[in-house]
Amino acid sequence: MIESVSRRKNRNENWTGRNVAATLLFLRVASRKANSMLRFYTAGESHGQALLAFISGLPAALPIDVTFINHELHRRQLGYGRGGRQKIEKDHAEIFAGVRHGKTIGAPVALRIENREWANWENVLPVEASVNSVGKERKLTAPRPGHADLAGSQKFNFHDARYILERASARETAARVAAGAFAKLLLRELGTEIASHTIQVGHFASSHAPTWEEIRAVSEDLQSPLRCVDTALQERMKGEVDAALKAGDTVGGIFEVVAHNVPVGLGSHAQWDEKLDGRLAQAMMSIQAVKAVEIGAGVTAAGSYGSEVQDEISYTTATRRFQRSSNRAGGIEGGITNGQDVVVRGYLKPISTLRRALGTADMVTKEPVQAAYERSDWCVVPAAGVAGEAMVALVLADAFLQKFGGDSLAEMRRNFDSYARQIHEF
Ligand code: EPS
Repeated sequence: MIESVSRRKNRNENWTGRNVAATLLFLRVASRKANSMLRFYTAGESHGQALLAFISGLPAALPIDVTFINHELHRRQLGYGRGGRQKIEKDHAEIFAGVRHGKTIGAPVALRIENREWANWENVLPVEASVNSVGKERKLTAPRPGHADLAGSQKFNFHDARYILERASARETAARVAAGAFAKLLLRELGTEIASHTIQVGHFASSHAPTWEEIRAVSEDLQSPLRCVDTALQERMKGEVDAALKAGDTVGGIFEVVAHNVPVGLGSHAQWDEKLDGRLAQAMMSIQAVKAVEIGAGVTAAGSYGSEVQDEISYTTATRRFQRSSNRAGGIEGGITNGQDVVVRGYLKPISTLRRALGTADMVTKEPVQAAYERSDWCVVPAAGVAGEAMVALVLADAFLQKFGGDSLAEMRRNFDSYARQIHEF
């Protein structure tokens, strides 16, 4: 009797052990599923030799247009309210790996964007300890409120924010934009396009909802100072930027990224980290100075009735398509794309380097001082929009790869076309 109980206990333990192992295996598989297919990293300091980007997971035989990548980098450098640094830099990507004869080869892509400023910083930030750099360190001990300066210095135990600000700098977004251009090239092959525009600068906000064509046109307009569709409003926004410059201050705003012609079914409702809106929010929030993210009409929806917020559904037999009467959901319901434009807004705080410096405490003396100021932008809303496009492109390209897979573009396209048939016949 005792024996049989203990045998049963052993059996139970075995079963429990097996269950735990099975659960762990399941979790490993499940987490692999949620893991990114498209991975990218950036490296580089704002005043170091270069910015670097590594992109892994692109299908083979994707045509790579280097002119397009450089065009994206150029767009990011534009905008009313940019400082002196943009006159120095002329960002372009040098590709070192993963692209041969104009196409990806299924291997990781590596690229480099030169910092022209490096010529002025070789002795300030040398790689090896050097006698040439003694006394030229340009230490920064007066942390800027709102910047990573103080929290980063405390965390990494530097009494000099230089190493922190060099990497926290929004110059890093150049590397993201180059990586995002690869993602855009993949999306374009499958019919999805991405653009951005400015909907608020400082206290001036647009209430007009532009069409996709208007957004795409202003997004591509290299002459548009703030990439706002409403040109009369844009003049007032420029006045706001001028006022900030005059006062030694900075202004923030809101940019909107729109992905057009997105298939139904990217992302999933089934697991928290598969929800596409969550993935987009994380990507967008990671852009320097973004402090809030909105999908569709998310912010106003919170203060409305349900009947005012949901997008009613209808069906057109001739085109065999479901339609929504509006797009307040921003193209995503339950974490899944619904075929409408994906609309994501980034809310940008005014950047934290102010010519009329704020009060702070010196990291070494602990005395009250004014925050450090070297040189800065005073409005970066349109540039942040281009960084936002890149991040949305990278998240969407990853979701495309998860859904349609394929080691080559041809295989991916077959999967995509067969799914498109399923949706058509639904
Ligand atoms: C930045 C400070 C400025 C910006 C920079 C971001 O650089 P600098 O200190 O060299 O004047 O111009 O942005 C870029 C260089 C860029 O290419 O976007 C910061 O502190 O975040």
